[in-house]
Amino acid sequence: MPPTPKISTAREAIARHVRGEMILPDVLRAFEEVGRGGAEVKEPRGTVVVATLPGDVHHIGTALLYTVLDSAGYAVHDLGMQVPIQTIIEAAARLNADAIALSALLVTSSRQMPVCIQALDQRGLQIPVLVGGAAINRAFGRRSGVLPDGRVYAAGVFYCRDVFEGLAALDALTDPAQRQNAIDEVRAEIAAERDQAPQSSPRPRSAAMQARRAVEVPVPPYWGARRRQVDLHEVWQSLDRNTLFRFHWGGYRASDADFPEIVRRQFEPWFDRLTQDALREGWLEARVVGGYFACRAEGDALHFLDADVRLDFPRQSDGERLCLADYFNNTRDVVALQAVTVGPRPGEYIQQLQRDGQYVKMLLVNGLASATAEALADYGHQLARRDLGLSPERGLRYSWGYAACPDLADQRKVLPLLDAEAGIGLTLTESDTLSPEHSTVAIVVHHPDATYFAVR
Ligand code: B12
Repeated sequence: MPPTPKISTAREAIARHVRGEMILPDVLRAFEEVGRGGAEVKEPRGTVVVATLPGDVHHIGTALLYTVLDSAGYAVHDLGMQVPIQTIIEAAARLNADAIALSALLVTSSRQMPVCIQALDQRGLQIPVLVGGAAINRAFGRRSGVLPDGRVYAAGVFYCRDVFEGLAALDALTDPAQRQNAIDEVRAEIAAERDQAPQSSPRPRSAAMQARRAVEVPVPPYWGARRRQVDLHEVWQSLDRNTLFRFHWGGYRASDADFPEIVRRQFEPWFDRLTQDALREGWLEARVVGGYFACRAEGDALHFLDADVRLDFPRQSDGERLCLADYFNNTRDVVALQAVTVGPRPGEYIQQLQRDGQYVKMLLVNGLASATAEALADYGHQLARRDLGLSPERGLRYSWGYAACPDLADQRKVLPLLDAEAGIGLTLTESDTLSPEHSTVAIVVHHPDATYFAVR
């Protein structure tokens, strides 16, 4: 990657990033230096309302969206998180917005996207809707544009893989010469998706293909839940730096040839400074609770013997017909549960940094908090393996919301078992989102045959 020349407009930085000539932190640094729009922007190019729907408490997706669109010269009205649909619609109508931009990190909030589009249609509003975020894909975006009576939403629904795709869509929508064409194109894609959608048929219930082999049941050192003492230094030693640097810190567009130098010059020094700052200021914590519970498999469910709790898991309808319950015996087995969080302060800090226009630090703090939460989860899993006398590779950890246990609402049964609110301050919102934001909950399976699988 050639050294970045002096950038005079935000648009120039964005164009260089899209061409793979600049990593994301350098783009954000350019935004900080040139200010909104840089030299080129006098009047806002258009107006956009940004919101996260009820069911989500994540900051970074919309924070980046806000930052890029604002810096590119749009008047961006960020309504924040967990915004009721009526509030979004009223704000967009009042501001005569060129578009509404909705973000979803979790499926719980993505389900609200079509509801919002239907409400816009019912109000007779024709405001294009941009949708994005980790929980959705292009097909979902297109399906959101199909109204219950089969019509396609008149103003179009634009799925955006990242903020830069969102910026391109907005640029087209605010250019009178391109606007209608952009809407017609996206509506045609939505109609095509509608016309080829297969009719869904009820999934047949199927039995397990084969029983798992019987294994000796490990004996835990204690029963029930306990808060574990964890040292952040130790956790950071096993943190996946490649994922932190490439994914969370936006080094993904750097070539393999340039990457090592960027790591040495920028990412490693940032890592050292930020981890020291986090320890000194105390904005990252290592809160871990883990517990061991007697259980047995009952069909597709796991029954907790001492708590009268049942967790139901879906079974694959074909192939190996896997189901998590199959990894436990049907007499008396042991299951580990764990919950981890880095505490509430990173979420607050990220919002503060966004307000202060410190975009690079905002990206770095979020990335470190996310990667630390992931590393903490891994650390908790290793503790469980050690406690149960398992080898470092034996068994697997599954989090709710992933393919083998997709139902986030089941965490409502798991958190009380772990006494997670009292132990580490972890709660679930009404829409099954974990609060604080940078937290995870998982079930740890000790069976050596455990594998990751998807249930469709
Ligand atoms: C890092 C991560 C975490 C971190 C941090 C999460 C956080 N709060 O930031 C931790 C480890 C804490 C975590 C926890 C969980 N996670 Co998680 N996580 C991820 C991961 C790997 C990356 C998310 C991320 O930070 N992306 C970076 C940001 C910048 O991306 P983004 O938000 O998508 O936004 C970008 C674009 O999408 C775009 N964009 C976003 N919105 C919009 C809107 C518009 C209009 C436009 C134009 C663009 C746009 O702009 C951004 C920059 O380009 C994703 C998988 C993935 N690869 O995306 C899973 C993922 C989001 N997690 C998932 C799950 C299930 C969870 C947990 C529920 C697991 C659990 N049971 O513990 C918890 C929930 C936490 C909570 N608070 O409720 C699922 C969610 C799906 C679902 N079932 O709901 C995902 C999708 C993984 C998967 N494949 O299933 N997670």
